[in-house]
Amino acid sequence: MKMKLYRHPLSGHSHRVETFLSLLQRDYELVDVDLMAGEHQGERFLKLNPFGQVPVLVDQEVTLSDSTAILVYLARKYGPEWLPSDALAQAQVQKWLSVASGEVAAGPGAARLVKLFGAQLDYTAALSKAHKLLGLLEAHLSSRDFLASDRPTVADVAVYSYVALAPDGGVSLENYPKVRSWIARLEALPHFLAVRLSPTAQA
Ligand SMILES: N[C@@H](CCC(=O)N[C@@H](CS)C(=O)NCC(=O)O)C(=O)O
Repeated sequence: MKMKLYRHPLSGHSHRVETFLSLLQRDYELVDVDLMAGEHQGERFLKLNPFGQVPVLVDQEVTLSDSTAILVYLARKYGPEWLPSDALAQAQVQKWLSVASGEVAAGPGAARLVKLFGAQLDYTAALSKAHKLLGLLEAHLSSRDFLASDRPTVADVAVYSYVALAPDGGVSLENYPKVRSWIARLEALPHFLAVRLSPTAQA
């Protein structure tokens, strides 16, 4: 049976999982959840994820929420080369998964929520967090091609979506050439699904 990915087409968290399923060349079905209409707060969806958030993956008897948890599950089960098992290497990947859930969501992710969806969040704080993160990424990527290893891992997949979508939130990537090269390197991987910026974004 095909895996099912419950997602919203504009959700960067969902995009992480969708691009990874594509990288792994797994067969999957997309199920759109209408966040604008509140479908994620309905009884049916809350049974899948009591937190009321996309993405959710259903793989036969497994129902799993949280984008980074899903990436770990998929890597362990279908693509172990994307998640090293050596103690330190796995911890390095985990560090970036935490950054994806923390700084990436609170910086470029939040700025985009304000600009695209009118979320009532502190835009100035989100901008400042986004640029702090981009500065750290720029320095980190000055001496390496990928975030956690000498090859791409789920860390890159998790951090990519909202960083590449940063211009949607009014966060320019112009001053971050290493970050832009890293984005291009990931987008050049076979079967990688690049994000699509909204027509109003200013790169
Ligand atoms: N930690 C979660 C966050 C997921 C998340 O924030 N999803 C958003 C869409 S991008 C959502 O479903 N928001 C609806 C809500 O929180 O009410 C993950 O990594 O999957």
